[in-house]
Amino acid sequence: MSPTDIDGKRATVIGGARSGLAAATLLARHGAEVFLTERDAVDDRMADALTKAGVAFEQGGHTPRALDADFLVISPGVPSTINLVQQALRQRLPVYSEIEAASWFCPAPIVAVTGSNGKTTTTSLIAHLFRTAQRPFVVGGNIGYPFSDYVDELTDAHTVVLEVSSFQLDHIQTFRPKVSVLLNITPDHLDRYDHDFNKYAQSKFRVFENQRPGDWLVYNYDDELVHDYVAMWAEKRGITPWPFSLEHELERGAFVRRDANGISQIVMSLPESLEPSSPTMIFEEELMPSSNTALQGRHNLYNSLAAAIAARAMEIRSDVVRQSLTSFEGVPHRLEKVRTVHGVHFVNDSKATNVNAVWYALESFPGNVILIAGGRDKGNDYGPLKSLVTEKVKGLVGLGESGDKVMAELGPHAEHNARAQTMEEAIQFARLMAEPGDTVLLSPACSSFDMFDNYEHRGDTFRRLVQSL
Ligand code: UMA
Repeated sequence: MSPTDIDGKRATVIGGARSGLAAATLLARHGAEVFLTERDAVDDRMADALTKAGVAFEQGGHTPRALDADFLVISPGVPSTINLVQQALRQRLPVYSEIEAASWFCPAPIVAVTGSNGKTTTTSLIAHLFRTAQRPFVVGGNIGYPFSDYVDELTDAHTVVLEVSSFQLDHIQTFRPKVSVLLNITPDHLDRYDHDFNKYAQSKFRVFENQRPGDWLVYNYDDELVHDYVAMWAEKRGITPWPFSLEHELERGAFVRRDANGISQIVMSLPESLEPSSPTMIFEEELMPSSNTALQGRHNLYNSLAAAIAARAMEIRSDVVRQSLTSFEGVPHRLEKVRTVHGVHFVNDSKATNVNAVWYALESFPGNVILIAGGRDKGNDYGPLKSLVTEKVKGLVGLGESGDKVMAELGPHAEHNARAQTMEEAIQFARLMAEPGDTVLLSPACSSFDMFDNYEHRGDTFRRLVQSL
């Protein structure tokens, strides 16, 4: 599909939230006859925007009218298993994701960041690199701003920095980033992948499936699953991938090495010409001491290495990379320091919606943590957290739908336990358990939809309640 094919085509968009509205209006602007179908109610503001854009819609369920189309565009929050999608596929109607549709109209190179954890931080860091370099760019995707919303304003002088989720990759066909970044793959969203980790991983790998020699595939060398798959795939396709590692010195890519003075240095081994097709001309450069990066913690060092390669791939100079890695301030709801009250530190990590994110969060504290966890469980196995909870968590407060499961699995490994019904109660219990010097950490390991609109709403609620203590 290309922009010239859209005019006069009949498109159905499934889902009437941010992505659905953006995709529907984009396709309508380009001459498609668009119909939007929403399972629930469409609010007045959305109805107005659709009507203004000339998009017909239905609400309160998906009817057969939705199948009267040349193709469908699916919002990321809509599972591929619903009847409508299954029926469309049976009728051989193409079903595309919102980022796929947006990419048909995109004249700018795309830097696409995916992974189970760290993608918002890395996407924001790459955006910060472009800002510091004073290069035209836009940032969007899973980070909260649908790609379709701004694609019409782009030129080939821009760069699109896109956070992409597995849901957005599930229905791509031609989506092809100039630079793809795969940070890590650990279990998440398994409820959408038949509880099959392999299916979820395969979805993440799709970020580079359309890349060609000359594009950049940046990946985590230390993640065995990612490493093995990329090595096999890249060889088959004749692509030189660009790894980053904290455990190995690499011939190419980015890694950390102790210098003669015992200082850990970030080392970049990249082609001198920045043309990845000539991998023989590798130039090794000590970028900066890893301790000078603004974001601390091992997981953030991975994010910094990945962002640094992506930036260099887009020809951002090393001195700008250095300056940006030193000045980046992080993202809201990700290990965000809220306030210290009577010596107790309150940290908002509402964005930790899976077990691995909590693992990284706990790892970044020396100990004495009161952990507030629980929410909507996505088929989580809390087992991998047990030893870190034993080591670092003094008190555990279970919250939300999965609060009981969290307490049952992790409670025995913490000194104090409490089960809260509301965020306010969770904070009160945590305060009772905490002593000066301790950290109260909201890091739920679950999505927020049991009690909140989204993780931002959950984090905002935590922040507001802590501010009012
Ligand atoms: N719906 C139907 N039929 C169904 C199921 C749902 O019509 O069978 C409707 C829902 O009622 C809803 C819409 O479809 O109105 C689904 O919308 P959506 O959930 O895709 O919401 P958007 O506002 O478009 O947000 C999406 C992403 N949401 C999800 O992936 C769940 C946002 O990521 C993203 O920021 C936004 O597009 C812009 O690109 C959020 C997220 O939670 C932050 N992402 C997950 C994560 O990070 O873990 C993947």
